Amino acid sequence: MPIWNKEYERMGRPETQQLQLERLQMTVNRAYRNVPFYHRKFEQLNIVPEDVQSLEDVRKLPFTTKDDLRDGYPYEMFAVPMREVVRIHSSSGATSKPIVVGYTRNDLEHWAELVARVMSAAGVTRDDVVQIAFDYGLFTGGFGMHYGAEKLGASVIPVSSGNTERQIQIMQDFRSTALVGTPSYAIYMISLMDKLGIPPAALCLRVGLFGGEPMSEKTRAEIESRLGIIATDNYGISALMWPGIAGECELKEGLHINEDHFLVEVIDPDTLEVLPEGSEGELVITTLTKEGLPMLRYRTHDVSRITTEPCKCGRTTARMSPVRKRTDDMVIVRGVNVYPAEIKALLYDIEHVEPQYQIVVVRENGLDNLTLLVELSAEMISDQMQRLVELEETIKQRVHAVVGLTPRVRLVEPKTLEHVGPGNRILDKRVE
Ligand code: DLL
Repeated sequence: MPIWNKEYERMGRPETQQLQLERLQMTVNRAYRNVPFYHRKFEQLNIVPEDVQSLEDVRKLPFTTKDDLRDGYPYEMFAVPMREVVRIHSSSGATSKPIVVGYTRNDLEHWAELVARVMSAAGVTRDDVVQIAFDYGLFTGGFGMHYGAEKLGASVIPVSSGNTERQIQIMQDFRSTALVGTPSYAIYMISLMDKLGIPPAALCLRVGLFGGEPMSEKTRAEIESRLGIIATDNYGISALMWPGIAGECELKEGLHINEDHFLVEVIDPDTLEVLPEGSEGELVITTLTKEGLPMLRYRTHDVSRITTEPCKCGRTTARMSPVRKRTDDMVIVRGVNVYPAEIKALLYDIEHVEPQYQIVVVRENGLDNLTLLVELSAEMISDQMQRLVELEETIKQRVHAVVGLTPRVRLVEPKTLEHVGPGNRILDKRVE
């Protein structure tokens, strides 16, 4: 099994930690000196960059949240002048204030290197024909995978997402050997292939890199058996790096973390204390080399556990367990992050709608669909049909504008959703 960068992926623990400390100190300096947000935070905490003398000292640093990034819209969190920014991406989900990420030339080089590593770990080589079914655009999935695959020397087909029939045709005709996309998109492809009567034997696929959303073992098994491939899980956060933070090797025993570029802690989400190795908790990630948008202790809300046991594949990097749970109530539907709080806020804004609602997510023919149940107020019930139809349309349009998905909307009678509270605001029927 080839290892893309033996020097870094097989580094001893003391060397890794020394490198992490040096890079952490550099990052802290960069953030403190160039990002007013961090400067203020350091002053509030009464700390200076020189207080970071060991890796444990990372615990003295402030956390960064998604809201901090949104508040800095668009460029306030950048640590370099725009002259040094060579690429700009923006987070998925069209909230009123998305997260904007700037990359320097070095950032892009590192990104390609790290994606080459995770691809290589999955078994992709320069002999592969890699079909990338992630969106190319503001969202980082397509471009991120693309440059990594090119760096590896594979033949890259930048199909992007959508037009699935054509996607399948290309996979057959171009003899793609590697598929890259979300697990739910792979499931959808499989169901469409069934409908079109295309057997897996008609394809040349042998490996797939999936990510962007949780992939249950059941889903993985289905993708692997139906497409006849090895399917690896790949993790990242677009505000930090997606893809490229961590990915599974062919053994699929945890996701190898690119520790020379990211320092990952596991904390108790309630006490915010760092937990010992092996404990399950929330991942908190600090970037170690990012120049454009350095990030200190980013709270991911993703639940995982970490081991530093070397893997049988020969890599010595720490591994995280697949993310299948969150500490908040965000769900990912068709690659879009849906936050109930966002839905609630937009419903408040629409006249005549009681913000009593429930989000129902189902998978039909391999495709995820979101239905929004919304309770009507008493006076609306007696209203004209036409107004109800308009209201439905308004909700659809608002959700599309804010969240980036068009839901099905079902207006229901007052008091129908009385039983719905924080515990069951989302009914995720995809859960296996
Ligand atoms: O947009 C991730 C993405 C990539 C989505 C590709 C769709 C397609 P963010 O919007 O920053 O980045 O969302 C990051 O996605 O905190 C996890 O909850 C989730 N996530 C990403 N990869 C995985 C994975 C994109 N392999 C959030 N397993 C993260 C489980 C994942 N969850």
